[in-house]
Amino acid sequence: RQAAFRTDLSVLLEQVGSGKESLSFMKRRIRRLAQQWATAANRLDLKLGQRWRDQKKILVHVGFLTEESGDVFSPKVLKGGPLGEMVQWADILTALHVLGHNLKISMSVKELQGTSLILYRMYVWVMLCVGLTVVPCCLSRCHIRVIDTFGTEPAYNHEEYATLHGYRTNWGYWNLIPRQYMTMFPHTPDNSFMGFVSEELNETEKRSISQNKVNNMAVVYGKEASMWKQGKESFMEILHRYMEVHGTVYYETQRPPEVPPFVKNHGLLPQHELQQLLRKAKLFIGFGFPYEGPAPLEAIANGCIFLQPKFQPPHSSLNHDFFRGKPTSREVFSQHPYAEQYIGRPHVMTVDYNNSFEFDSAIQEIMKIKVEPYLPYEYTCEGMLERVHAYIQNQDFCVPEPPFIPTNLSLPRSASGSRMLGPLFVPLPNSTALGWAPNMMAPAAWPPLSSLRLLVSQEGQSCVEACHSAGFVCEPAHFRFINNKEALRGLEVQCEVVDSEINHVLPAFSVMRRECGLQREPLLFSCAGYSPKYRRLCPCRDFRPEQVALCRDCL
Ligand code: U2F
Repeated sequence: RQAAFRTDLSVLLEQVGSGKESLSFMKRRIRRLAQQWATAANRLDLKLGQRWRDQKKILVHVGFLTEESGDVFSPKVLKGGPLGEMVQWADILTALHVLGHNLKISMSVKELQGTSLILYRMYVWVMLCVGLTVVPCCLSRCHIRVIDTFGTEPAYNHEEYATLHGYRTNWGYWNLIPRQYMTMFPHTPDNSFMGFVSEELNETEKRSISQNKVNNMAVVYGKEASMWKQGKESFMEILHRYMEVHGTVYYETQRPPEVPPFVKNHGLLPQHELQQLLRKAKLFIGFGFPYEGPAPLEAIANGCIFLQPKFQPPHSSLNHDFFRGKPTSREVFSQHPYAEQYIGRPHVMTVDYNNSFEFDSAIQEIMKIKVEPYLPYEYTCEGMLERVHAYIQNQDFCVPEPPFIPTNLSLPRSASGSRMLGPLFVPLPNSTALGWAPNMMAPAAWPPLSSLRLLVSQEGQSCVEACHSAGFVCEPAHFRFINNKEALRGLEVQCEVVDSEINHVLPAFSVMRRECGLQREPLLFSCAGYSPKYRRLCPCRDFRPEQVALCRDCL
């Protein structure tokens, strides 16, 4: 069946059910954004033209809200607890509904087990934090998608490897293809970037915002009193010298003692009232926690500048409780790396809060400059629909992806005639250059092979960084095309031995020892991996502006 866009959300709202604060929060959000989703659906419909879209049967198991998981989220919805997860779930459900798929929502393990999946081929989306301890009857793993806020790197996902090499955590090790984990921000390209949406403003709203901005008004990021604890006095004092400080900190009867008396605390606000506050404010200021939430994007979309602390040394699962035990080695260099790297100045300023001079000048600058509201396309309703559409129609983890051995590999020479290795970027303009004889068919792949750019990392550099520094993004789906002797030969790497091993930094080679290694376990193809001894072969690809999940020819 062909899927047809839906703009009426009433069936979805009914399906979400009721009886819990978390569900009410999600429904309020779905209702509030209904018009934006409808407009986005119409635009994407036009953009895709007459393209056939398969209607899929999708079972969404909202694992983190089930009684069986303990549901720690629902009781804290009105008390300053995490809302980011609910924001994302509301948006995922809406996107799937709007795209016209056949949706079933399960809110308990019993319901999940009772669902007869044998009847049809089905996608299942589950939330990682409960762990899917039971794979429902007759469901093959390849249909699963896990919504996983902070991501799972390949080394942590492979059970045996994780156990043997110290990557085993309480999460992950499901032996899924890492792209089956879907994240909140594009953390590691090993996973699929799912995201969520933020409100988009029309021209009238933008105009009225710019007229009503209060230059000396700041809103603090942190709805729970504990986020205000410790060591904030010195920079708070500077901030207060210049600006009127507002907060939205949850409290029961009394003002939380952590919140200084000069702060105008509004208490936890409903989402639409927070938006109103952000429309007036000039500055949205982070205190270092929560990490990587939706609120900074909402602030920037409403014309605020987001000021956040730089982390030096970076926070990671090695040194910070919050990340400890999470299945990732990622180092976080600021409170919101996406805001820093993908948005940046003038909308985002990342400074050292311990340096009063730096902090002081940032505040002064913020009060002077004028910024427009900004929302990256990938966080608009249309951007999210486009991305989810592309995943649903193209990602298929049930068909085997055999290794591909190209023949006649020939790579273009650099200007000097030598086939130098990185940081030199080796352009592979078309599949012929990778070694497919013109009469050989390139295999069907998604992302398509036209997006592949082969690159060699520095020693100690991951493919995430190597691709990034050349203006590309690492594409794990392309590893199978470059994991072969032909690629090494084409790069003129001097190999005395070529081994095939199980190690998440492969394919790679050691210059010193003239050793080359290919990957034997496809589940361990990893963009994130690095080793000081190895230069890695990296499958990079191009990406669309403000839609990093998709390559140019991906739609
Ligand atoms: C993140 O979770 P949080 O819920 O702490 O993320 P926030 O960025 O604070 O915001 C979530 C939503 O809360 C809303 C706001 C955001 O969409 O509009 N909100 C509100 O309705 N009223 C208020 O007064 C203030 C905010 C992250 F998303 C999670 O994945 C992490 O687990 C968590 C910890 O790092 O941080």
